[in-house]
Amino acid sequence: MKTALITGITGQDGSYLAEHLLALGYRVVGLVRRSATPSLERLADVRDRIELVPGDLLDTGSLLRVVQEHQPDEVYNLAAQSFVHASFGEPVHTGEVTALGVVRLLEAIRIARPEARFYQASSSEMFGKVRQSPQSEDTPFHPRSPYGVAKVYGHWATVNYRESYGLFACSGILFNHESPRRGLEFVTRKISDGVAAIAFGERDRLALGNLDARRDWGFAGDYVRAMHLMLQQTEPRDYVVASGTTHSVREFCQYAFARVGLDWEEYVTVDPRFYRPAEVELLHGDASRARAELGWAPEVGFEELVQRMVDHDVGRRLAAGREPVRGTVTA
Ligand code: G4F
Repeated sequence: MKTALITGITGQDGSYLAEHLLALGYRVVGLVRRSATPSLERLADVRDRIELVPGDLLDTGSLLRVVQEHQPDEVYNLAAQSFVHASFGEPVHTGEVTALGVVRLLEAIRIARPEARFYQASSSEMFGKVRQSPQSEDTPFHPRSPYGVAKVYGHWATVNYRESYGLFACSGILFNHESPRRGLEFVTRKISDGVAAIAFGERDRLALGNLDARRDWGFAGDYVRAMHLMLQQTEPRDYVVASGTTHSVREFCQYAFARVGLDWEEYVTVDPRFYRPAEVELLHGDASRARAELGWAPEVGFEELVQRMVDHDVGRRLAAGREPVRGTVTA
């Protein structure tokens, strides 16, 4: 039985990855910050089949202890300060966790378990002000946020530990991936939950920022399969993981409101508070390498993704006994 250590296990990707690895017969160990009151909601279905251990990407000693004690075969670094907008307000903290945290973990592996295979959650946010479209593994980076800058550092640290110490270290450059488990601060879930709140009469408006931004949105459950596949190859490499399609925030709104029979233009307002000091206008990924070498392909398309998210947020309210007051939701 292989052992996988997952940082960020309480998040969207961590919970999907834990489920995927358990189904493949892995022993799953998850790192959880001791100082935080961990929200284990996303792990409800697997809580009794995983081990949660205390540790923190800010604390090298705790990482070293966990790696030493559990001797993982695979380490997935999914933990980060991952909200781009917040990174402008907390650039130093973002750098400590999202950039230097990668090196602390790599050091722990290099010292205590150099044969472990390492996955780094890199991000399409590294492409930022894109130099070419679509973006592939060969596209130069131009990050546009403290978060993006920190992810570039983590990416190159991963490459560097592979080249310097021969670690089996891979960087997955994942484009936006969403699901009903997405945090409410990210635009897709903010929209799906906002649509449901409007349909149930909890509010009348949804305030958003830049509606013209375009993203390559896929389903998180599909993307964690690619993470695992990267660590099963004979040679470590970096891979772009993306759907290959791009849509605007405005289009996401159109599809989401249409799911409950509402016209988005009647409810969405633009609030400059949600603008960013520097914006990433367009992301569009080319996942040809992942498709060819990993045999990976996404199963859930854009429209189905939007529908699943809206249906989830509508379903939560129906399950709580609430009555819809607008649109075509039927109780
Ligand atoms: O959903 P977002 O906050 O995601 P963003 O910034 O693209 O970052 C996500 O994807 C990255 C991969 O490329 C990850 F690395 C990162 O950790 C995170 O998961 O914003 C998407 C777009 C942006 O252009 C933003 O300006 O939506 C625009 N937007 C418009 N109104 C909004 C809003 N974003 C948020 N969060 N809230 C709004 O009201």
